[in-house]
Amino acid sequence: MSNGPYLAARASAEVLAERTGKARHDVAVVLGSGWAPAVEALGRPSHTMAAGELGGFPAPTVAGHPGTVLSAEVAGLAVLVFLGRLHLYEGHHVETVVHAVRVSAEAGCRTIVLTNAAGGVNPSYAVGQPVLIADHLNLTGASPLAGLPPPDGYAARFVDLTDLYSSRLRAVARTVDPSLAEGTYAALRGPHYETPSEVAMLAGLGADLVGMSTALEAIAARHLGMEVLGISLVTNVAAGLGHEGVAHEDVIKAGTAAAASVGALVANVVSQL
Ligand code: 8IG
Repeated sequence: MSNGPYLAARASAEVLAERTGKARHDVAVVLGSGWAPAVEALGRPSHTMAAGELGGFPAPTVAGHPGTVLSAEVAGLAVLVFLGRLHLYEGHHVETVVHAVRVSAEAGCRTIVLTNAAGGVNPSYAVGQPVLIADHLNLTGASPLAGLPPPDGYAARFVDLTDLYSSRLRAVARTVDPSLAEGTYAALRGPHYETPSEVAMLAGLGADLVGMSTALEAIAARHLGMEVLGISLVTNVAAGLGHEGVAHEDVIKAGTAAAASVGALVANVVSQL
């Protein structure tokens, strides 16, 4: 991405428009780990691509899987779905982590739905419960806006993050499911889970959820003027709060078990936009 992340995103969006025959998309959805089966709820995609085909994503052989990109019509909206995301803990640069977000913006999306799996810090949360992200604590030490200033034509990098997770979109989500809880998401680099002391610290800081994604993407999305909806699926109780430690397999299982219902949630929210 040496010719600049913004130009790279524009180039990827041009490839996307060619491949899909759609000059623009309206809504982007990033499906995090555990959310993959949710894609079925969004209906049959008209186009499916490997993220790598768009450019700007790392080659799949280098570090894991950069994911799959789908284009689907939902309630008359052109929806761009990213199945899988890239994380700092995989060794990716922050520009790479937020590339999908910037491609979405360049493709015309004014709204982005960021989903993730997270640990529950708030003791009232149950495993398998979706929670609306109301705000975040970015504890990654990174920012997608660090480095060279954005090129001409883009907003300045000193971005206001008030109401980053749109209260309007959260209200839309609550019309779909009035029982949805809201919470503050703490983003850490990982890939290790927290110590019990760190979880106690996070609770003291006001965190309800803890995970390793989303915050940087939300910042990049806001910078490009997109409205952000964040939804965490609680797939484990954070370390020290349950009876056992955090097992990665349990996290995957809880995600799979909840995928159909949270998929319907995302589809219903998109159809209300
Ligand atoms: I799923 O307990 C999932 N992702 N940092 N801590 C952190 N990330 C997570 C956790 C967790 N569960």
